[in-house]
Amino acid sequence: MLNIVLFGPPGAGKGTQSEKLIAEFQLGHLSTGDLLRAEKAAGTELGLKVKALIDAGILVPDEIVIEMIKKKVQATQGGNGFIFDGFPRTVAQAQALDEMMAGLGQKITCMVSLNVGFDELKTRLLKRAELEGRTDDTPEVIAARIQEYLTKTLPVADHYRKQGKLQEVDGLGTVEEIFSRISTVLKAHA
Ligand code: B4P
Repeated sequence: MLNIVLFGPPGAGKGTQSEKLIAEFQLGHLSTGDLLRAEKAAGTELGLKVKALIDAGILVPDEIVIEMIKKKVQATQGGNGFIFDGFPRTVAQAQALDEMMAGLGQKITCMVSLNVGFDELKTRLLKRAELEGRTDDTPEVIAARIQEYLTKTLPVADHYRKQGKLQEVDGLGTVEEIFSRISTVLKAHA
């Protein structure tokens, strides 16, 4: 099984690359950002609870995200495994994920970390704001998301580095070039 954590700051291209990788490697896709936005759009109790946090660029509490991902893993056909996109975003989430995988008799194969500089991230997200109008793609909220990433999410890379599972990939270039770099990494594990 190929169980991949796709990691990177906001706008690194996790969502973009996930779409291509799930098709190429026949993987189930688990994006906590997509799941939370779907709850928000449907106006569920959970969606109402997380709306203000997402719109402010603040991470949703661990217990909510962990519970949501556990349910989704059970309900998703993995095929050859899973891509975790935007999860884990804290060390507590990473520990919960490792335990959950062990409970399923599986493990995380590797973390692919997309390296992109902050100026490029801001350019990409502001461009998306023009195209899609996401409520969290404003300059103030992008700055808050990057701050959350630096303080709470970056330590997750160390968690997987210590396990010898961190694979860094250059996230600059065309979508196809980056896809090719990630595919090379994954093929070495397949
Ligand atoms: P996400 O939806 O995961 O948002 P994100 O990190 O900003 O990633 P996103 O998918 O948008 O960006 P991508 O890198 O694909 O999370 C949103 C919010 O939900 C969080 O702020 C938080 O509040 C909450 N949340 C989610 N998961 C959570 C968790 N685990 N714990 C707690 N809270 C959680 O960016 C792609 C953009 O760049 C696109 O517009 C794309 O077209 C462009 N792009 C991609 N590749 C490119 C390339 N090579 N060149 C140029 N542009 C490119």
